Amino acid sequence: MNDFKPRFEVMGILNVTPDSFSDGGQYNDTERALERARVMVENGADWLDVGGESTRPGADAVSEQEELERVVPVIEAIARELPVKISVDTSKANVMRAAVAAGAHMINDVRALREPDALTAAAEAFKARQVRVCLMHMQGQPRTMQEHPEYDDLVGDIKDFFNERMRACEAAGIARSHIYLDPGFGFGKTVRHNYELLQRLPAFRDLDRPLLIGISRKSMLGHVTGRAVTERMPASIAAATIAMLKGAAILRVHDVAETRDAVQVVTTMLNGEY
Ligand code: YH5
Repeated sequence: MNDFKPRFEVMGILNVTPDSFSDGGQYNDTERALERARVMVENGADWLDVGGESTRPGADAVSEQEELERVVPVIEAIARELPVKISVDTSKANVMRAAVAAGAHMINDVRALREPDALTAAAEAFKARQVRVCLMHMQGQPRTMQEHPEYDDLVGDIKDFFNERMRACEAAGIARSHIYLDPGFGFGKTVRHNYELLQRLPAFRDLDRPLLIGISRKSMLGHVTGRAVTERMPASIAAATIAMLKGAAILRVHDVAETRDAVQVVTTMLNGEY
C-alpha cells in the first residue's frame, strides 16, 4: 500500500509596486493588485505572497511608510474578498504587525527575522494568531550579495543558519511547528551554488520542517537557457517540478496556472492515483 500522500501548495507572487501608468493614486495600485490576486486564486493559488520591497541585487531600499502604504490595503482587500492564505514578504517589524492586523497568515522574511524588532513582531503574531514564519537563508545583503558568494560547505552552512534562526524563534516563543525554511535561491549564491542546492534539497529533510522554494524566473534559469526574465516560464516549471520531487512543500511562483498543472502530474504519479 502506498499511503504516503505528498501535498504541494502553490504560492503566487504578488509584487505591489507603484503603477507607472497611473497618477500614483493608491486606489489604482490596490485595484490592479487585487485583480491579479483574483486571477491567481482562480488558477489555484493556495497562498499569495504580498511584497512591497524589491530585494533584487542593486534595488533601492523602500521606506517603512511606503511599504506600509503599498502592502496593507492589498492584504486587507484580499482577506476580505478571496479564499486564499496570505503571506507578507517583508523584513520590517512594523510592516509585519500591520500586515498581520490586516489578515496575513504568514510572515515571509528574506532576512529571517534578523532586523531590529522583527523577531518580537513575529512572536507577537504567533502568540495572538498562530501566524507562521518563513525563514530564508541569504548570505550578505541584497545590494552586494552577488559580488562574491563563498561557502565552506554550502548545505552545511545553510543548515547551521536554519538551526540558529529556529533556536532564536523558539526562544522568542514561536513554535517550531509554525516555521517554514527556504534556502534562498539567488540570495548570495552563484549559479553553481543554486544548482547544487536544488540537487541537494533532500539534505534538508532531517530538519523536519516544510521547505518553501522560490526559483520562478530567477537568473539561474536565464544563465542556462539564455532567456530574458519574461521568457523563463518553461524553465521555471521544470525547476518547480524538480523542487517538488526533491522535497519542497510550497512553491513560490509567478505562473500559478502552469505550476498547478505540473503539481497535478507529480502528485498523480507519487500518489499512484490514476
Ligand atoms: C525566495 O526565493 N525571493 S524576491 C529575481 C528574479 C525573479 C524573482 C531575475 N522573496 C524569495 O522573487 N521569499 C523573493 O529574476 C522570496 N523565497 C522567499 N521565501 C526575489 C524574486 C525574484 C528575483
